[in-house]
Amino acid sequence: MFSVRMRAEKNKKHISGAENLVEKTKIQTIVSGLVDRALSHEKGEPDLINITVETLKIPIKKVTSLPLILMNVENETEGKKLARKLLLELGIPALCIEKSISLLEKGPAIGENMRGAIIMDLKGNRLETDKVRGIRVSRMDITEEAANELFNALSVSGLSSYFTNISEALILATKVESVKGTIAELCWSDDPSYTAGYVASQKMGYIRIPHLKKKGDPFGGRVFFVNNIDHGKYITEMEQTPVLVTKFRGIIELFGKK
Ligand code: PML
Ligand code: MG
Repeated sequence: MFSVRMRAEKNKKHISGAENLVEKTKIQTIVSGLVDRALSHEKGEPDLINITVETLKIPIKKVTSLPLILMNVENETEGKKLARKLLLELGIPALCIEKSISLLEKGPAIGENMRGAIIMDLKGNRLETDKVRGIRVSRMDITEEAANELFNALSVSGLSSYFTNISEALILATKVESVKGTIAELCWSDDPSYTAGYVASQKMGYIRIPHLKKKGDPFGGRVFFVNNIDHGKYITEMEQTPVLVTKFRGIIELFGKK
C-alpha cells in the first residue's frame, strides 16, 4: 500500500490538503483527483502543489469510525455554546476551552490558519513544536465499503452533499481519538463557505455542529486536548502510523438534522 498526499499553498499560505492510502494500481487516478482538487479550491489557485507518494513502512491499524452524532443549532453563537458545554463535560478546563476557541477564531498561526493542528495540555499550554505548521495528522483513509455505509447514512439524513468534508473529518477524528493521551478534539473548517465543525472524543463520538462560525469567515482549524502524553511518541503516531477506517459506526440524530 502507498500513502498519497497533496498539499497546496499560495504565497506560502496553506490552501488545502488531502490524502489517501491506496494500492499501486490506483496511484495515478488518485493523484489526478488530488491535483484537480488543489486547483479548484474556493480559497484560490495555488502557486505550489506538493504531491507525495510513499510506500507504507508501518503496518496499517484497522479501526471502526467514531459514531457520527448530528446536532442542530441555529447559528454560531449557539454552536459555540454547545461546543463549550460538551468540552466541559469531557473534563476540559474552561481556561483551555476559551483559549482554544479564541485561537481558532483569530487564526492560530499568527493571524493565519495552520496547516496542522494545535496540541493543548490541560493547563492550556501549546505543545506543538512548530506553532505555524502545527501537527499534521497523516496516513489515513477509509475503505470503499465503510465509505459507502457512511454515504448511505448521510443520504438518509439529507447530508450527502457534505460527504467529502464529513468523511475526511471523521477519518481524521477517529485516528486522533485512537491515539493514547487524546481526550477530545475541537475543530471547525477553515473554508470560508463551510461553517460546520465538531467536538470529537472516544467517550461521546463525533458530535457534528452545523454552525461554529459565520459564513465567509476564513479562520478555523483543530485543537487536540491531551493529557500525560509522551510528546515524541504522540507526534510520531499521529504523523506516521497508517490508520484505515474499515467500518462506519453509524449516525445518531439527537436534535433533528441541519
Ligand atoms: C474542513 O473541511 O476543513 C473541516 C471540516 C470539519 C467539519 C466536517 C463536517 O462534519 O461537516
Ligand atoms: Mg480546509
